Amino acid sequence: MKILLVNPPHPSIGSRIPREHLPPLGLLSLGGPLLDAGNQVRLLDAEFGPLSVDRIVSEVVEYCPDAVLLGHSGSTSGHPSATRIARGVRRALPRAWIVYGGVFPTYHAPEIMEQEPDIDFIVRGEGEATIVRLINALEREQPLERVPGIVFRSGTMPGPQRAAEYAPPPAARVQANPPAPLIRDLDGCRVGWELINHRRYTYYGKRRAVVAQFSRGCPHHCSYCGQHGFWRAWRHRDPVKFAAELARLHREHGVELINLADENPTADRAAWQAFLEALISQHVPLTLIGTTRASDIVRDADILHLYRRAGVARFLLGLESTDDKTLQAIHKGSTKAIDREAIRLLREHGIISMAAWVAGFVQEKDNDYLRTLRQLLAYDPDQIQAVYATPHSWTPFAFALQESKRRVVQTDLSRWDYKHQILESPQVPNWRVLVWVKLIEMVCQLRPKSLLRLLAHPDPAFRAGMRWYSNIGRRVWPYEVWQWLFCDRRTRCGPTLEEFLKGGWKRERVEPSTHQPQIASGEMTAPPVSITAQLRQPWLNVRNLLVSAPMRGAANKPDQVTDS
Ligand code: B12
Ligand code: SF4
Repeated sequence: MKILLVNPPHPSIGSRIPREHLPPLGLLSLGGPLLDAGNQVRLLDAEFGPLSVDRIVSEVVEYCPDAVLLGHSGSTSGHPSATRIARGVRRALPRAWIVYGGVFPTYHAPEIMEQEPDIDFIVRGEGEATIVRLINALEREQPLERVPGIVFRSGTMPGPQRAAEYAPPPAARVQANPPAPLIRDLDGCRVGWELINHRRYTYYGKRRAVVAQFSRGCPHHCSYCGQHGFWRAWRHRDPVKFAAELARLHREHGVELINLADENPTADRAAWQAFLEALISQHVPLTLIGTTRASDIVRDADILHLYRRAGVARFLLGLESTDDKTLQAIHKGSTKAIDREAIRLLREHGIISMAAWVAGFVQEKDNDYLRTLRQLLAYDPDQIQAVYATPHSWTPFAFALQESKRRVVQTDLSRWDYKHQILESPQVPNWRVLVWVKLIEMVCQLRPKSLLRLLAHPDPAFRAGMRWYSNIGRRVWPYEVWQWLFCDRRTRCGPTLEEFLKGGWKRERVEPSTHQPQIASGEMTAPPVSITAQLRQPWLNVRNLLVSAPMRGAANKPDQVTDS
């Protein structure tokens, strides 16, 4: 079959600010097995540009695929972008199958199938084996009920092409097949690297880069995170084969930087050590960046020199909180002492530590923010990343909040990207949360110790890593404040989380000529605002900033007042 993989453009700062892009590993992971199964496959990466919906549709029409496969790794906030593309493609190519996958559709398949009649299939969970089975079933006109891991509408007739006249009846039953079996042998699914031009993809300061995955899943169960459930079990690739693949990417394609996609690459010490040793023995000057747990760094104190020799330049440590009680409440399985020690150990080995801190796990008061700032300064991380608690429906954190009837202040799903406040903060008004978060970031990044490392660290690679992040920070920081003041919309007393997560973000409409999204009236999601409208809004936002008071007493009044 002729297949087009489409990486939708993402509105978040992670995509728009760095001015460089990483390859979409999720789609490339589908591409390899699809090519090996004899399909003709191409990738359209609409992050470059970013491409408008019109432009994406015309590129799709030009290639004229039998199936369009959509998915974005920033999956919740990427959803509105993906659905706009699905609608445009459906109008232009009624005979093409549209398949959608990734984390958010995995957990919201029923609502999406109800709201988006243009999407034919949702693939739940990891997609390599399922997509090959689905494409085979379509091509050979085999019963769709036999394809585990897919969601579709009853009455969908398999075929190499979709029946152009088929429009799902409003009452079509959505059928969810049983989950697909876990992929145990990750080395059996190769990544379709040939689908990209490596020259286009750079990161970490214009270094030729890829995203690569040693392991899937996580053995821990932090209450706010759903990734351990998405991958179902922690598994890893063969350490030696994985190291050899990275070395090949360097030798054949000049790749210099590896961004590890793993949730927790270090979970199994023996496997991780075997990988580090295998990579060291390849003698390739690769730089590795990734995310891991502070407790693993402390566990590995005696082998951190191997991390360094293998090329590990930076680890993001999800500290999440600087309060032991909160760490317990979110089941982080770490303590302040462990977090602090991990940062110290990374410094001792010349590896940049980036501390991720999350606002909003508890209902903070001003004092809590102040204490966090002091604590973070005492930890002394090289870099800080402050994000907001984001209640994905599939996490215990969200279940608990739904019971407590917490309200959502951000109903635009494209802003559910960890960089926007989602949940009401009853103790501190919205604007002051922003002030605290930005202040914490600024003080941590601009403190003398951090500046000294940026300007005078003896290791030039360390300085370069610090420079890259501070250059991004210099643009992100004012951008976020600007967006908050003039662009983002927040509801002063929005829907409860429960209402919102049952599909309250609703469907946008795309007008035929412009593909500008609009929202059906009376729905919860605020439509994206045009630039001119945004420019006319500042006074409104500033006024709201001045008058917005803590929301005490407002909890039972879902009045949809737009805050800014
Ligand atoms: C690397 C990475 C990035 C990179 C690069 C992304 C890229 N170009 O691919 C950067 C740093 C740019 C980034 C940015 C962001 N990221 Co990010 N990122 C990751 C990370 C660590 C790895 C992604 C990855 O490659 N995974 C491995 C592949 C194989 O998995 P996958 O993409 O899920 O794909 C599989 C399945 O989902 C499925 N599938 C996926 N798509 C499709 C499509 C079809 C048709 C089918 C059939 C199947 C299918 O099959 C694939 C193979 O099994 C993940 C965490 C993780 N481990 O996944 C976070 C993660 C995806 N990121 C996240 C977020 C929030 C963001 C940002 C919004 C952050 C921000 N504020 O800027 C932005 C979004 C913009 C963007 N470009 O993605 C969240 C998403 C949470 C959610 N559910 O919405 C994650 C899960 C982190 C987390 N723990 O919460 N990210
Ligand atoms: S350690 Fe990280 S990936 Fe694992 S459950 Fe906790 S937050 Fe999620």
